[in-house]
Amino acid sequence: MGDILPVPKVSVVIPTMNEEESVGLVIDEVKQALGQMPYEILVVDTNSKDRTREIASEKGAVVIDEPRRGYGRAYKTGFERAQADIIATLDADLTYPASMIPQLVDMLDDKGLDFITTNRLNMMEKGSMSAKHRFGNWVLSMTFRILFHVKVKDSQSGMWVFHKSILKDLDIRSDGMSMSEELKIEAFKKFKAAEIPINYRPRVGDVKLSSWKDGLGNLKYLFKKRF
Ligand SMILES: Nc1nc2c(ncn2[C@@H]2O[C@H](COP(=O)(O)OP(=O)(O)O)[C@@H](O)[C@H]2O)c(=O)[nH]1
Ligand SMILES: [Mg+2]
Repeated sequence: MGDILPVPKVSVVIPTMNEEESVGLVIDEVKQALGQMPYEILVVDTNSKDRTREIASEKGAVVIDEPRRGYGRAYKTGFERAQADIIATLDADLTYPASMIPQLVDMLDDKGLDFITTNRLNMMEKGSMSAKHRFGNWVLSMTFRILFHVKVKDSQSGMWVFHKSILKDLDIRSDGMSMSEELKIEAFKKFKAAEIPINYRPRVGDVKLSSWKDGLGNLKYLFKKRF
């Protein structure tokens, strides 16, 4: 008879596309942060040509294959496979503070929240976001607030901690980058949600999203969803 594995309390979902330089470091940080808490790490990979998958599974993550391109697509696939009641997300590029996950998980209970998104804009390390990205973020986040009356400062943050049970009531249609905005709009509209400040670090490895294409796509998406 095998050991009975504890049911995970948190499922950490990480989307990857050629992140061999950083994915192992991110998984190490997650493990260190969560310590004794039962958890699982799901790496949702889209056609990595480097050692991303190998490294992730060597480090103990479950690697899920999602050949269809799209940041939102990857998250939807990961969320379906998550076994825990609480889901936490972050990029595979070592920008987000995995060390904050336990605090954010506790905050769900302490403040009776269903959904937490994070704000990177006030505690960024030098070099973590270019002037172009900061400007793009400002335009997108302002449009987001005007169109949806949702008080979120950083509409593009990809670090969220939430109860998995809310997903069935959220209408998430986009498969690309705009899924990040859609999730926040839906969660703030339908559930008790908050935005919590975090620190943000420079990326390891090359960026996978195209700032102009995804930025404009996100802006178009906001208008489409609203009207
Ligand atoms: N599985 C999967 N992951 C993706 C895809 N696009 C981006 N990612 C991952 O999603 C995260 C966010 O992308 P990133 O390039 O860091 O974008 P940025 O943080 O907005 O500049 C990274 O971990 C990427 O590897 C995709 O199509 N599929
Ligand atoms: Mg990133």
